[in-house]
Amino acid sequence: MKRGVLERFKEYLPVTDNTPMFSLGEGDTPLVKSRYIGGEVGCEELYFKLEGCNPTGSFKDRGMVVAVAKAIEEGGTRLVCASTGNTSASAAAYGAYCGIPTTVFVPNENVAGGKLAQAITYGASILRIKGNFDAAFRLVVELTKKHPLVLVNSLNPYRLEGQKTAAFEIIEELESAPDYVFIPVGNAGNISAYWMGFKQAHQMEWTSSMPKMMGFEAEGAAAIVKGAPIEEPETIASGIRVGNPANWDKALVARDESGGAIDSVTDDEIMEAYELMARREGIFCEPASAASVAGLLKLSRNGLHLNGGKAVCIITGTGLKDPDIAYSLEPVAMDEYPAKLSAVEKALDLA
Ligand code: AN7
Repeated sequence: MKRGVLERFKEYLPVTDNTPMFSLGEGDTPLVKSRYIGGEVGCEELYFKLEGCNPTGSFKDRGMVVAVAKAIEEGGTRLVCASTGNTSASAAAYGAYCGIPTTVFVPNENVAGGKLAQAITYGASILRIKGNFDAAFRLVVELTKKHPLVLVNSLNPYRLEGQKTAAFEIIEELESAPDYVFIPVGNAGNISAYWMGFKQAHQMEWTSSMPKMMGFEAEGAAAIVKGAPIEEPETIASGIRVGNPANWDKALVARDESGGAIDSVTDDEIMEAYELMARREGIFCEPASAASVAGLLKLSRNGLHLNGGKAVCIITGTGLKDPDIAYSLEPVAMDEYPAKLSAVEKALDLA
């Protein structure tokens, strides 16, 4: 049985004797070796960390299990978050498991169908805010300052504590840190959490080296790259449609301390990577996750050499979250046939 993030990493997390220990099966996600893209970018050891294999289909579960456990320990009785979708799905699931009422604030547009379906089915209260993620986020921050509600967005330090464990798993599996980590950036919590994890692992001497953190925003939502918040962020990658990242400062620290970069990728580059991941790697990821791969492809085209190095792309969420995007690809033939051998033989040129 999987031990889960709390049990497996308790010595490295703010877990006390009073922290309830539970798990929905988060963590221990696969690190899969690239079959195609690695060769294209001249990197023999390129891996994909499949965070879509977490219980609600995204990396958020690693942080949520710690945030919810600490909320219970500290006497919290109601969870709230703002979300582009994945945080709300995760909060709703752990809230349901622990029997804690959960309220999620989502933008009234641009939330992927699968994510909303999760929040509905797990039984969260859902407030659709007339505005974008940033407006919903400002609102919950204000609300939680005034009322005794537990904020489970990545401003909650326990979220980052939990999410850092993915860095531990990567080091464990590769037996050292990779040279590069490519990762999507939305509210910038995850890049900050990974860097925290790599630094802690380095201090504990699990690795003698640390990776360069390569973060990628969507071009229409690239506040950090542009150096100013974006009022109306736009991108097909709804998960990272964030105009004013809450963990901006921490992301800059991750970039600068690691000697990495934060750059942007266009929606076309994201969609190219999304399709390549599915068709050449067998990995169905959501567009926000494809931003990491799009970033790798972009930097490689611009002359970044990964020869002899090890790189990991963080695949933050599963493609099943957002089937509408799959349907938006170049249509494939899906004709109907009678349920007859002769008819399908003819269709397959086997007659
Ligand atoms: C698939 O769910 O912000 O930079 O509210 O869903 O830590 O925000 C999700 C973000 C990357 C960006 N990949 O991570 C939310 C939310 C996927 C995501 C990110 C998100 P952060």
